[in-house]
Amino acid sequence: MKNTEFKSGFVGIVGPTNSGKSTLMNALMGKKISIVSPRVQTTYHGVRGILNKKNAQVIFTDTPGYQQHPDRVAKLLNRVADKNASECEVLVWTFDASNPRVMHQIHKLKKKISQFKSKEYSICVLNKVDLIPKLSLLPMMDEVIKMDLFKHVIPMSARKSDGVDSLLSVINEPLPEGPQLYPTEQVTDRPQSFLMSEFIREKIYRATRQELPYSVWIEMEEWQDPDELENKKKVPTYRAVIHVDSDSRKAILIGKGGEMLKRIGTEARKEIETMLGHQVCLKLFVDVQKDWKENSRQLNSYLELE
Ligand SMILES: Nc1nc2c(ncn2[C@@H]2O[C@H](COP(=O)(O)OP(=O)(O)OP(=O)(O)O)[C@@H](O)[C@H]2O)c(=O)[nH]1
Ligand SMILES: [Mg+2]
Repeated sequence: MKNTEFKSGFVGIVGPTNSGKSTLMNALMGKKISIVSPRVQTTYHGVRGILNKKNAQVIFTDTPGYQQHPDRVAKLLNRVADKNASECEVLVWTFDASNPRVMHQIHKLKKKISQFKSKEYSICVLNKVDLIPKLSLLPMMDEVIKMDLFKHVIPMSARKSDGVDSLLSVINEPLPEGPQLYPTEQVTDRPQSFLMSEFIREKIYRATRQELPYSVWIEMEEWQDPDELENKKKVPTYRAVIHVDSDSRKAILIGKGGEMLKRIGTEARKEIETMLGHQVCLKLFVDVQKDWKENSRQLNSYLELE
């Protein structure tokens, strides 16, 4: 095979918050790279998933969801999404087909869709079709096709990985010829410590209510490489600090008798063990860092906007 026949490029997964972008990313990759929760505003960072095909390397980028009425943090998240989307050759615009306002959402994003360099090659994924009656899908697809914004309109159930093959089959065509950009064994651009902190954040999103998930940030302080342990039978220790913005939220996060933190720790540990393929001892600590989200510099740095 001539080297020039190999293709490589960036495919962004973009769209309104909660439309299932991270679920789609994981379905495309066949493994968990990005965290998922039933809440809005779950993804904070552009996260890449690297998929090696026979004649191509496709680099997917999951992005924070666009929000129509953004508060201060959501405005920054919209910027993170824009920044990541602008680097992509192809954009997969993902919408929740079961949302009664889905057509409204697509119309609202029309201008944006036609602004990126990928405008010639935007794909629309109508996700969560497992939640809608089959009869309503065709008219919806028709309406989207008539908007003349997208090269392809693909129905999908990312949760059931139904539609993934159709999407993968149309992604190759627009990718430019180019070399492999990442080593074959690399699945993401993020270090394992980032994924670990994200798994902890996901469990907090799932276990706690109201505003609490939006008030935390996680820092991995220490992790032991099992190969470097003197006693090979010892389970490596991983230590993470959950920074929370008030004393009252700290109390909620820890829970009665430490119950809540224990639950979050157990769930996160299982996820980390699946990723690493070995047992770990996960230690979680909670620290109060008052109003950290009000500190613009700190927030921008956390969101990698500077
Ligand atoms: N029934 C169904 N639910 C889905 C599907 N895809 C995603 N979900 C659910 O939708 C919710 C949001 O999924 P995410 O993947 O976190 O959505 P997102 O677009 O990444 O959200 P943000 O990161 O907040 O923008 C979760 O509860 C998912 O389980 C699907 O195909 N069918
Ligand atoms: Mg997400």
